[in-house]
Amino acid sequence: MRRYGKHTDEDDIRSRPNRKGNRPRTNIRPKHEDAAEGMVLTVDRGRLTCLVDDRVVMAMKARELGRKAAVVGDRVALVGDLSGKKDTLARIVRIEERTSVLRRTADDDDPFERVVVANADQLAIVTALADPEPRPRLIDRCLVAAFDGGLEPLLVMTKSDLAPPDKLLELYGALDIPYVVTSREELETGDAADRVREHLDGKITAFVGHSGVGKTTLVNALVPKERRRMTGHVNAVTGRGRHTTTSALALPLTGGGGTSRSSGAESGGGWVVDTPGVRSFGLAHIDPSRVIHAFPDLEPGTAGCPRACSHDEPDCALDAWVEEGHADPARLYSLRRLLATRERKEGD
Ligand SMILES: Nc1nc2c(ncn2[C@@H]2O[C@H](COP(=O)(O)OP(=O)(O)OP(=O)(O)O)[C@@H](O)[C@H]2O)c(=O)[nH]1
Ligand SMILES: [Mg+2]
Ligand SMILES: [Zn+2]
Repeated sequence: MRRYGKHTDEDDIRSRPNRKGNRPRTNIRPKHEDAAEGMVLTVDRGRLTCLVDDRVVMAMKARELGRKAAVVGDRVALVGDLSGKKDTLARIVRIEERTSVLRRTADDDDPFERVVVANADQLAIVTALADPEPRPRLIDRCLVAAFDGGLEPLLVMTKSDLAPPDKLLELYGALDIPYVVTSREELETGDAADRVREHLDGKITAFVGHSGVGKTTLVNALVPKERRRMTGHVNAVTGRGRHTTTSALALPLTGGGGTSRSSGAESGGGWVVDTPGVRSFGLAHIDPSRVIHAFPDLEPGTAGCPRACSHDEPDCALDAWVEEGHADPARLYSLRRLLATRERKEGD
């Protein structure tokens, strides 16, 4: 698994170093050595549903954690009543170092950024081929957020029973992103889940996308009923009678199912994280230099760029890099489109 910079302090989000490396675990933990390891499945107004071994345990943050918030996907240490029995409440005393952080702001000019999910390895960007119409700008923005956060992207195109995927495949071809196309019929036969599952093994995958694209439908097809039921998670019913997801929910795929060493990325089982639909994916916090890491064929070409190059200005060295044949021009076009998505409104 790729490990990205340590990021544990919610209040110091901008100074997060982002580099790969086998950082030794230097956590000093004099207290709570007997605490159990758990994984945050969902958060609801200060109550956190955690999976501890195979028990679903309700917990709240211990005061000693201060303002630091635990989010879905966080590995946490818990003490107190860990029986998982009704009306019990454990305490979260520690949030473990995160391997990745997926963040968004509501809008580009919104200074308040939130962590959508912690520790995800992969971002499944779900788009319907129709109903609702695909929105490439939103896809681009999710891609940028994935690259920035150190998550591998996966494109999932649903509802191919309503429209063909050709145009989107053409648009994203140069990016070499793995993709899956699914239809209503394939959902029913189980083929959709099978093909998506091939990309999920051993990874924590967050599913994001516009409301109504079929994220929950897909996650439900991937996770057996018993596992879904364990969280008692309730979705809101929209005015049109449709169920819409209101909070993120992590669910273990088959295999593993416990926490700490016996599950998640280590078990081969993997996790899926369903998230509420988004209208936009604000990128106020994005640093272009982190996005370019996702373009290893272009990155060496930036050596000749002026300082703080936006990679879309006359002196950018990437034009020459491509002209000299080091990389495909379509890749540079894609990179620029992605970087420019920050400046553009999503409807454009
Ligand atoms: N025709 C067709 N309909 C689909 C397909 N997948 C999902 N749907 C339908 O699309 C609608 C929305 O699906 P959801 O899974 O609730 O969408 P969501 O992305 O979870 O939506 P939010 O929770 O609001 O973000 C439901 O009526 C599904 O039955 C598909 O492949 N083909
Ligand atoms: Mg949903
Ligand atoms: Zn440049």
